[in-house]
Amino acid sequence: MSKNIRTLVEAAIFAALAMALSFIPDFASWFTPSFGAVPLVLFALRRGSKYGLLAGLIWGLLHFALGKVYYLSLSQVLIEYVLAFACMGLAGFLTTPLQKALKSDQEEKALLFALVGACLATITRYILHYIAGVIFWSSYAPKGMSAEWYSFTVNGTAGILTLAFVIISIVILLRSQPQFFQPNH
Ligand code: 218
Repeated sequence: MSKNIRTLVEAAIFAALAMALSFIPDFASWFTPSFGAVPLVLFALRRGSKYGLLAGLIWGLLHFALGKVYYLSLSQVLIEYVLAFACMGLAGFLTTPLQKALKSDQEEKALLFALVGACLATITRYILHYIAGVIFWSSYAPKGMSAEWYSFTVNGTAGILTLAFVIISIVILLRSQPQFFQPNH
């Protein structure tokens, strides 16, 4: 199988895995972390930004196919389900330095690059949810609370929890299976 086809199949598999994890119920309302971010960021770090952004886009679009979209308006949905999910692939911008560091056995440096990628992707995504929260979700704020502070507490909590799960998964996988980040096909 050509490398391109193989990587596209991987992108589809990881996007599907992320979507399956999106079915974990919102047990803490909008404060609930996005567990699907774990496979998506790991995949983006493995294959780079082009395939990572594609996998993120597929993950976002799968919400439409499976009826998991919270729709307030067209621009809200484009920001939160197309742009925000695609942004998870931004981690792939750190793939080249990550793989260089692994090749020269610089494990701490490799970990640092992977974590920068994870932060870049997760923070960018939740900044978009924060902005959408201020513009579109302000009517859900408790009485007397500003839209900015409401969106910051909700999306800040979800973003930090999501980042925590992603960071833990990167530390474990980079220590136990560094070859995951150095695919040879
Ligand atoms: C204050 C607030 N509430 C709800 C949302 C909507 N939101 C938040 C996080 C993640 C997602 C994508 C689906 O998991 C959505 C739609 C918001 N932005 N702000």
